[in-house]
Amino acid sequence: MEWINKRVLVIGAGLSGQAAVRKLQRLGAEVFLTDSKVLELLAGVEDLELDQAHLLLGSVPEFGLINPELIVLSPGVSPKLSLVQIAISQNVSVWSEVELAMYDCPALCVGVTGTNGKTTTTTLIGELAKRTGRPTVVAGNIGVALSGQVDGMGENSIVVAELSSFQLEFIDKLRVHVAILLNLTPDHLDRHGTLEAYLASKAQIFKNQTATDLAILNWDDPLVRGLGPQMRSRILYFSPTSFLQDGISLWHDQIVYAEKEKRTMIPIISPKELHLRGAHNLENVMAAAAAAKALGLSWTEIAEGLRQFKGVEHREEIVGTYEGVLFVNDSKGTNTDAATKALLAFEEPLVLIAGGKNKGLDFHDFMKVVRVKVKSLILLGLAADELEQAARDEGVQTIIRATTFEDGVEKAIAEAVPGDVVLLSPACTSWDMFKSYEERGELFKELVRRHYREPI
Ligand code: UMA
Repeated sequence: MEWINKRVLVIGAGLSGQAAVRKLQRLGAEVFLTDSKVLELLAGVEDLELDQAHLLLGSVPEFGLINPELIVLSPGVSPKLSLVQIAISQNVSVWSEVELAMYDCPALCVGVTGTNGKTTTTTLIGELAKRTGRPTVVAGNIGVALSGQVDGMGENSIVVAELSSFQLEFIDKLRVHVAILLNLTPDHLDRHGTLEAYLASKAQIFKNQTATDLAILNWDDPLVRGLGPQMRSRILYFSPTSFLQDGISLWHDQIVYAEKEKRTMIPIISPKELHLRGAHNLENVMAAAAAAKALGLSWTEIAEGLRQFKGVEHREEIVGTYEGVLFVNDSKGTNTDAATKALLAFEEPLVLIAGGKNKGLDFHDFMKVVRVKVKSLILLGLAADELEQAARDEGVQTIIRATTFEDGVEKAIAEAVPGDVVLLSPACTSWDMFKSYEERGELFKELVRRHYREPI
């Protein structure tokens, strides 16, 4: 593609937009950047080399004012935006930022999509990929835009990309050599409209695969499995619930790889050896193992990598065992769905610390799970009253109110006896007390370690 002086409009000046601008400028394009926010509200934009004429902030500019030859769309920007609609009607290409990032990158691309588990799976594959000794980059929806990260990568390199439905919606030639679709449940329907449209966006991950590529699909998810017959690539299924004669699944207490034609069944690892807990994490582990095999690792190397993987920070993160009590930081559990998954991941009696700022969710269904799984519920933050009411409605027995976050952690420690798990999984955002869930999770870990006098 000829880039010199090509007029390109980047929409959205967040992480993706800024990374896209830098890449396009390196390519020699004439770049325009627009955002509905004004400059004062946009961190980092002042560091871009864009003059007034190319920085169109605070409102949507006229299409005709720019006449772009290409639009690069940030994932959070809806394609319903007039600029995008006009571009489509005039046959002007619209690319998502990941298309731009990868269009000239010769590296092998491993892509992970799905409704849940993307970040854990992407991180785990990244760790396994590094074991190949090949240069590896992990980026995408995980919080680091792909553009800029993959520059200079060669054919021997590996890009492990977390890809959201938003990013996949506008890909053109992006080829994902090893593509994973973990699962699909209703999400982002405000953007996609229907579950079918959401699935169609996710399925774009397979769009440019060839016969030599690999699609890794969840056998247990009917919508995902249903895509199998349409695949041009090889397929490897995984199933955390039933034994598969071809694929990765469970056989008694082992994760195994089976191949019917070769009449082989290779035990990989027992779930008991993993730090990751819960059925949902078996999906992530199986998919990651399948991808790692495609990257050329042996099952023994994969098992070693799986054994060592401690999870993603702030997501069911093991802080440590102190005086027989296991402490788990799930500060990223900012909604009831995520917090429910965390509760279901543990067999042990739980002391749960919950509360913060409610995102407008109803807590009753969550409290039904709390009643069964939690021996003591510690409540704090702005949503404490609402949580307590729902807990009482659902018959939760032991409810303890904390005045501060510190008080909540101390009360949880006081409630726990050896063999228990103290879990921070708030089902709420942190914004009433903290800047971010990361800050909340860090403080949790620090308070636990300080209590047990471990050097911080
Ligand atoms: N904006 C407009 N007009 C609009 C909408 C947005 O101008 O109509 C502007 C906003 O004012 C803002 C900018 O667009 O300044 C933000 O763009 P963005 O929302 O695409 O955010 P980025 O900072 O570029 O981050 C994106 C992903 N965000 C979303 O998809 C919402 C990040 O995923 C991703 O890590 C990052 O690119 C790098 O690849 C976050 C996310 O929440 C973690 N993803 C969703 C999820 O996981 O559920 C999909």
